Amino acid sequence: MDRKDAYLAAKELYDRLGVDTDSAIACLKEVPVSLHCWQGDDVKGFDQDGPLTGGIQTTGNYPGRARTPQELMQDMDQALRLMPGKKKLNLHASYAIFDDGEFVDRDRIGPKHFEKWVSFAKERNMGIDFNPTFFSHNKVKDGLTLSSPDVETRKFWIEHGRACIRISEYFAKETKVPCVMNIWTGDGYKDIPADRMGPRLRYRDSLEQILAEPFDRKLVKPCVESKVFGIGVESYTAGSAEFTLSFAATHEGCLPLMDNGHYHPTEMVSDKIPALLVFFPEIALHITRPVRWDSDHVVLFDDETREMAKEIVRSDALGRVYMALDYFDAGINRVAAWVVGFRSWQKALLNALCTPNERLRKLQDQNRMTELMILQEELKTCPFGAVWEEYCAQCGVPGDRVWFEEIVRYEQEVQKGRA
Ligand SMILES: [Mn+2]
Repeated sequence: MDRKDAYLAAKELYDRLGVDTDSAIACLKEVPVSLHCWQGDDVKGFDQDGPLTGGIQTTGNYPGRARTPQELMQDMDQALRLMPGKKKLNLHASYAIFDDGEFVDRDRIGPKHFEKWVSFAKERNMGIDFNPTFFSHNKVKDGLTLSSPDVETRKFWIEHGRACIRISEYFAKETKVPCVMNIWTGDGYKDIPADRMGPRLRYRDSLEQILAEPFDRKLVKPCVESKVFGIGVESYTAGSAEFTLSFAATHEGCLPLMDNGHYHPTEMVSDKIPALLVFFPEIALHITRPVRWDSDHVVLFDDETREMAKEIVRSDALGRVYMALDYFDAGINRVAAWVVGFRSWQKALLNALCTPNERLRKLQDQNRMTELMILQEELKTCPFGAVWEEYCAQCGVPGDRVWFEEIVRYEQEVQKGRA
């Protein structure tokens, strides 16, 4: 059976379940998902030469890592050619691009250091999201930035945050797409602290000073991202779930950002999504795959990824949830890592859009739990693959079992020559 016939057969089956697959495909084409630049170079960035700090870690040494802005953009382009759907570019401040011999520290960076990224995004019809970088830098003092007791340290990082708001507004004006600006710090302690409140009081004050920078709230969407712990930061994290959620709830226009690698392993972000949507007009997500801890493995089409997408779609919140990928694996081809993760989240969204949510809801509300379980189980073996292949074809990208040839060719032609 050819692809089109397989799709028509699947469409008929879904139609009997009350799902319109044509509408699902059309809907997904308009949903932006943010692609993180840092998968391409193991979170190294271009503004410093030191190690990755902040309690995060990339593992693996697969050859071919992008070493320059040109290589990173080239690799990202190759990845983009293999991903269906609407993309947004997600940058960290450490990816500032300086002229030869120029260096500007993070408290002084400005729009001009991101002009090349703006051209890249505009040429590809993408908006840009942004992240101040509060790690991998010599001014991280004793593992602390915005919550540091050292006045000069804290001032430097507050200025960095404010500079990033100005850059975010520049991105939004240039691309005509609002910029989601996410604040995350790895501030915390390896061992048991004596003062858990002091760093948080300073963190709150720092965030307020950053957000005091004037900006258009329709153009810049500031977020605060929580975390439970980091490597070498096991005992205490200033920006815990309670801290960031409370901050967002009490500061107009500030969104909570949930990274599904930043919770205790048995906590499910899929359940937290509708809980926050009850209270917040908009929320943001970092989508990753934690294995045992926040290991940032490549996102797969697995149970929790599917559940997260379902909760967004069921809550009719595709327009209220800013979705960004956030993982980094240096153990496999990095372009393929980008592609697998992006395609997996696209699959999860399409699968959610091909779920008869109204029918399932009715079964729940009528307490017909036997039928609900059976239908939810049987949906798992519906011919979703045929709908996915149709979506890829309509988006002009290769289907499954074909795109990897492009990775092999690119690795031979481009990545193999890199030290
Ligand atoms: Mn994250």
